[in-house]
Amino acid sequence: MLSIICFALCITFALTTSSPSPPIIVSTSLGDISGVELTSRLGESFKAFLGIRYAQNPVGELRFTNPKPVEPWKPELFNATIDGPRCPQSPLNSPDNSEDCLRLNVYSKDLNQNKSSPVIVFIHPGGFYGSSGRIVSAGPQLLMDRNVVLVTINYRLGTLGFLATGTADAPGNAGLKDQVFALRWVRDHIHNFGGNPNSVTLLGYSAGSRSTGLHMVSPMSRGLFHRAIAMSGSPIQLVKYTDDQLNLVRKQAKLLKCPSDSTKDIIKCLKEAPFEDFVKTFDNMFEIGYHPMLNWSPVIEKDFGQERFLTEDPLTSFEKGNFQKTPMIIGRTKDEFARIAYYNLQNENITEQMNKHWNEIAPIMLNYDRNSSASKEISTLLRVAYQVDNKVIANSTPFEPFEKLLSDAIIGFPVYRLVNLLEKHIPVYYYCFTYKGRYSDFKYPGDSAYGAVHHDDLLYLLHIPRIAPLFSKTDPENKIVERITRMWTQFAETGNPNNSKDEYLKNLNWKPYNIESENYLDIGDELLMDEQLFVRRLATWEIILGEIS
Ligand SMILES: *[C@@H]1O[C@H](CO)[C@@H](O)[C@H](O)[C@H]1NC(C)=O
Ligand SMILES: *[C@@H]1O[C@H](CO)[C@@H](O)[C@H](O)[C@H]1NC(C)=O
Ligand SMILES: *[C@@H]1O[C@H](CO)[C@@H](O)[C@H](O)[C@H]1NC(C)=O
Ligand SMILES: *[C@@H]1O[C@H](CO)[C@@H](O)[C@H](O)[C@H]1NC(C)=O
Ligand SMILES: CC(=O)N[C@H]1CO[C@H](CO)[C@@H](O)[C@@H]1O
Repeated sequence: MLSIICFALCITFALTTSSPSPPIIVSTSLGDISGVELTSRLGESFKAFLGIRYAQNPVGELRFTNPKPVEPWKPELFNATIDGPRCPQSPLNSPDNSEDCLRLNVYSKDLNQNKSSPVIVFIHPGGFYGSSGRIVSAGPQLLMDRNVVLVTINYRLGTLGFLATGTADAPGNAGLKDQVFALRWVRDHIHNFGGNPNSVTLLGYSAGSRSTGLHMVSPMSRGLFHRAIAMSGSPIQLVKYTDDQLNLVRKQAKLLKCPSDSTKDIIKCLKEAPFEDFVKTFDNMFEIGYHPMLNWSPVIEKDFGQERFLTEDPLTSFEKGNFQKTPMIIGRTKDEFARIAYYNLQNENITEQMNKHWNEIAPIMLNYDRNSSASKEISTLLRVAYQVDNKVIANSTPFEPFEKLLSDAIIGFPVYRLVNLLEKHIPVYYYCFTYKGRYSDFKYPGDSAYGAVHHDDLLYLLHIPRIAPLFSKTDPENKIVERITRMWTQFAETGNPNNSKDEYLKNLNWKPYNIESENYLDIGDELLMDEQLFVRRLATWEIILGEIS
């Protein structure tokens, strides 16, 4: 009986509160934008503006080239109440794929221009070939319990975003220049949404974290941000950056049955191909499984009169101190690529090739120079050092040694090197994420969460329905959500993640990294300072560095 009354009352209540909600409209110099009202994880209301176009649709002659600023749409209204498309990616048959994907989402609790809240710009992961900043991949509900304006962005992916012929037609880095254009949009318009254009924090994950490091050295990104958070990715690598990726260009041309000798003819043909053809041939662009993981790479651009994103090797810029000196949070998860290691070893074709041709396969998987005498020595050294079984690799082999090797090669060592390079210039807050919750991007064994793999820390900053539900206040994950969102937003506001006045952070004393003590924060069940993260493993890479330089 009681529940029937409540049922009736609740229906009435729901109807009266939801029916006459006034349209939410923000005016900008480009035109008006209409948004919607959503609810945060803990029940606060906030405004969402979805799929706002920040650059022109990069089709036709604009394909593979620098983005062009969006044209004003005044006096029309831009309808930002439903999410925009994602940049073309696998799977092919998704209705969400479209090249008109240079969009961003803005989330804000208070649109009052005088509010001037810190702004966080999220640069999504996905290896420069997948994912997006759309609400289904990067939900704002967790961060919207804090005092920030959140912006999530899309950028061109795969061949459409990174084709680099080393000529004016496709100078490269298009996807990264898209990110720069999104940051310029933030600089010019975010005050209309209650955001402070003079307090912009980049928050990058994986490929987005690699991008964050690149923005620190890019001449195009100077002055567009004030703090950087780099989660599980770094632009420092053992292979030198080149000024083109012609092998990849020719491979793509061949797959689309384009001429593959003159770059002019290749570009003409690739510009005419429907975007679906690039998605269809995606799997075949890799060499073994989905390796190299960093298949589409940023390049150092030659000067054709275009705005250039990268003008020298990032390593050189960091070594010379030629970069934008902002405070930084940077780190990794404990077991980064456990899922990828496991599935690689489950695949007979891959294990067969690893067994037969380790010296050739290892540099493809682990991202160092191929086919040199040094390369062969490195392959052997790594196999021994990480105790990846040197007789037979099979699906029955424990995957942990290979996981450690893959994780350190692609993330751990590049991050560690960057931390050590930056330490003397800026405060670098270094962390390792070890928390094991009930949800994980890797289920093992059986249906249980493996924990602390690539993406797992992101679950406590953004809502990713593919992996985890929206945590409630009574869930065991509530504490880690509160802690990470508070550290990250405290850092966004002040450049220092500590805040002894915050009930969730009162015991935190996260000191910037120091090369002597090699201190870092272990983000687990508790927040604990520790020293010398995986340094014995990483010493092998120091030896390799000494040999090749
Ligand atoms: C925006 O688009 C949606 C979906 O097409 C539509 O339902 C809504 O009425 C539009 N809103 C405005 C303000 O035009
Ligand atoms: C914002 O600040 C200005 C100048 O102090 C003031 O005139 C205006 O009323 C304020 N606007 C709001 C919405 O509070
Ligand atoms: C291994 O390669 C063969 C031949 O290319 C293919 O038919 C098979 O599906 C592959 N197996 C796996 C597990 O990828
Ligand atoms: C490796 O190098 C050797 C000698 O320089 C060369 O003959 C061979 O073609 C190269 N192999 C590959 C796969 O590039
Ligand atoms: C290492 C460090 O920066 N610790 C700081 C933590 O936060 C309090 C203020 O909230 C500072 O006083 C500490 O210096």
